[in-house]
Amino acid sequence: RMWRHSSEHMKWNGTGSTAHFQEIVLERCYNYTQLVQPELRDRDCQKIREAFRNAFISKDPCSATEEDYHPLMKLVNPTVPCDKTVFWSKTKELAHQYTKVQRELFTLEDTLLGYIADDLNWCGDTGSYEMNYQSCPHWKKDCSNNFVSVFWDLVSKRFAENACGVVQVVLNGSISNAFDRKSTFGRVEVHNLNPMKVHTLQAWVIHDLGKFPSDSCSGSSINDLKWIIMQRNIKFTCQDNYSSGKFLQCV
Ligand code: 2NF
Repeated sequence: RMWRHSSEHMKWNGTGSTAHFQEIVLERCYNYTQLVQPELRDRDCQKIREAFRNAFISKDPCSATEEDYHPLMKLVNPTVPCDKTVFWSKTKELAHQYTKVQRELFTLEDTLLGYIADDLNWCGDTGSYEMNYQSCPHWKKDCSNNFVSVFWDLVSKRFAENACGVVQVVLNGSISNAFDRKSTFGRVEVHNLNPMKVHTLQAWVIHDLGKFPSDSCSGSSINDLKWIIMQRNIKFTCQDNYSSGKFLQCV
């Protein structure tokens, strides 16, 4: 019985839900709304936690839709001022260091929902009120419409739709495709920038995140990005020859 019970929950190839998921969501929500952005102190963290849980609990973990998250989205609208949005792709740590130094800038993880969900994993199961802590669908090996992927696609889309003015992206020049059309940035964010609001996309291609510089502003992947952005009537600028140290200091 024990064996059957646990094998049933090990059916997916991805890591299970993060231990203490509910408590972490609540704690991060309080921390953010009271200390990080006290302007948001009127948000109801209990409601946010409950809406987050209700999005996926008792549901088939491979049938997530945007609609599942609508009640949660209604409770939290993105509020990043113009010229302060920072996207990233394959540069998470550096981008977060950057917005820590430049305190008025925001990555998605500096907004409430991104802050709450960063590095967490979650899924439930049909016909159960419990989360599955043993395994969750892996986005490549099991299904792409799992609740974690659908969540990040949706919050990334909203983050991009709400951007305005000059927006920035930190890209990794130490991999062969600094711009990857299949990444969340290339697949979701780039296509949801609003040309009526976004004046310029400023790309930073940082070259020392791996061993060798492999891509730069003049490389073909950045050229792809430039082409997509200019076709959308948004101005594109690009800076390279920056090491991460120089990037964090001089900008
Ligand atoms: O975990 C996050 N904080 C996160 C996840 C996905 C997307 C943040 N984002 C937002 C950020 F705001 C960035 O602007 O999208 C941008 C970064 O996403 P990216 O896909 O362009 O960058 P990567 O470094 O390739 O991926 C970031 C993380 O997301 C995972 C990936 O394994 C890595 O841990 N990831 C990417 N696509 C999926 C997916 N479809 C995914 N995880 C699950 N399903």
